[in-house]
Amino acid sequence: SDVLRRSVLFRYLQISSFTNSSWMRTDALILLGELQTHSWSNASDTVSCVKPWAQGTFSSQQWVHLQNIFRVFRSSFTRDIQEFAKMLSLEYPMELQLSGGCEVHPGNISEHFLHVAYQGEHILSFQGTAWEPAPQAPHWVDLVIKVLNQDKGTRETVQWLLNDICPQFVNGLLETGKSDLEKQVKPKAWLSSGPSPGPGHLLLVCHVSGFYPKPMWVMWVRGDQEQQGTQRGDILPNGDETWYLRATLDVAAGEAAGLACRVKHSSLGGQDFVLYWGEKGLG
Ligand code: PBS
Repeated sequence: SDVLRRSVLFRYLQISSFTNSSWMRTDALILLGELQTHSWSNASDTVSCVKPWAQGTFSSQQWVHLQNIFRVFRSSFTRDIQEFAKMLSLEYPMELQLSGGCEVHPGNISEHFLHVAYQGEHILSFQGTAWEPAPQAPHWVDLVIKVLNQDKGTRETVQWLLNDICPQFVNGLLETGKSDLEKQVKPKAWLSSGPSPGPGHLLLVCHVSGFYPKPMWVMWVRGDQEQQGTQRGDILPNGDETWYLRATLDVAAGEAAGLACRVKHSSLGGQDFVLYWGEKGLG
């Protein structure tokens, strides 16, 4: 099926804010492709599942074991950062971001990554068996690396999580979450006019909203002719696991008649939406 044929990205994203030496918080979330599977708020001792299938095919025993690893990790991480800040005389406030996970390709091939950013800049990563500084990292990062690499136990746990656990867990999620991951949600589409681009010109706006998954094709057309002046916006989240996109076209007022917005999406099964400018009183 679709989800098993394509590559899927699985990401753990953590944000830690250290306001001063005694105020800090850590929040995290986990994404599988476009969908959030887990959340971990500062107030909670454990990682929570936000999907009923988010434990994948792991047993309760394996799950409890991982929860313990993460609980220890979060408190050790907090302590480590405060010690590094002291040792290196770094100033508060500090923002640390972690991004780690794996990308599972068809045929049981997977790649993994674990990156750390300080004040929004990438400073170090885990590569192979050890921590390494990022290419443009400040010099003090070398000292951090030296200290981190002395902890063989942590390096082994990180390797195990990235090499073994991550792809195993993702393969389980692809099974248990199959129907959610493969869902198709049809968009709604409508036209409006935008702020006039200049005298005698119109800005035609085609809105497409509520679709899933993300890949979407939208163009202004005249008959079969795709209008090269079509400007596609960014794909924005509606916040309910569906997406929103708009496409605009700047035209001379006299040329708007006969233009249409054409929408192609996997949920439409080849039945493209076509909305004509000038219908229902517009234009
Ligand atoms: C402001 C300066 C910026 C510095 C940025 C540094 C960030 C580096 C990220 C480091 C992540 C690991 C932090 C904790 C680690 O140092 C260590 O204290 C603990 N290790 C673990 O919890 C292992 C799991 C790591 C998972 C990472 C997933 C993202 C505790 O280590 C001690 O106990 C373990 C067993 O629980 C081992 O015995 C280890 O040898 C021992 O030191």
